[in-house]
Amino acid sequence: MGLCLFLMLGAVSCDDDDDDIEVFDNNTFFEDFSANNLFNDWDLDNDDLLDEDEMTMSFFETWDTNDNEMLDNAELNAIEEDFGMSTADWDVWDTDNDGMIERSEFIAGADTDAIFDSWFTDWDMDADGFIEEREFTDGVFGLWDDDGDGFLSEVEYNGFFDTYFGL
Ligand SMILES: [Ca+2]
Ligand SMILES: [Ca+2]
Ligand SMILES: [Ca+2]
Ligand SMILES: [Ca+2]
Repeated sequence: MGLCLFLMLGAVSCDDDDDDIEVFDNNTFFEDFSANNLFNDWDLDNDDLLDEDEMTMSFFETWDTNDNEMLDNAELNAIEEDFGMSTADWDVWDTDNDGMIERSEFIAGADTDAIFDSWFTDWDMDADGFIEEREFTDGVFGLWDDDGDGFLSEVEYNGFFDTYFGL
C-alpha cells in the first residue's frame, strides 16, 4: 500500500520533469494567473464562474492598466494591439466626449460591440453559459498567440502578463 502510493506520487511528479525548460503556453498562463486571485475579484457573486456582465467588467479592470477608473488613449491603443479590439469606435463609446472611457461608458459600449459576445461564446468550451477561470485564461492566451502555435516568447509573455495581470 505504501509503496503503491509512493509509485503513484512518483508518476504524478514525473509530469513536471521538464520544469527547467521555459515554455510560455496556456498552462503557464493559467498557473500564473490563478496565483494572483484576480478571477475571484471579478466573480462578484462568488460562484467561481464569470457571467457575461462579470466578464465585461473584467476587461475594463484588465485594460485600465494604471487603475484610474478610465481608459485613456494609450490604454485604448494598447488593447487594439494586444487584444485585437479594433472594431470598437471609441469616439462613440465616449458619450461625454472627454476623451476617456469611464466604467459606465464601457458597460454601455461593450453592449453594442459583438466582439464581447463572440469571445464569451467562443471561450465557453463546455457551453454552460459561464466562463470558468481556465476558459478565461485559454481565451486570453488565444488572443495573444497571434500565429496560433500555442506558445509565446518569454519577452511576449512577460510583457503581456506584467502589463495586464501583474500585481
Ligand atoms: Ca460569477
Ligand atoms: Ca486608465
Ligand atoms: Ca468619457
Ligand atoms: Ca463554461
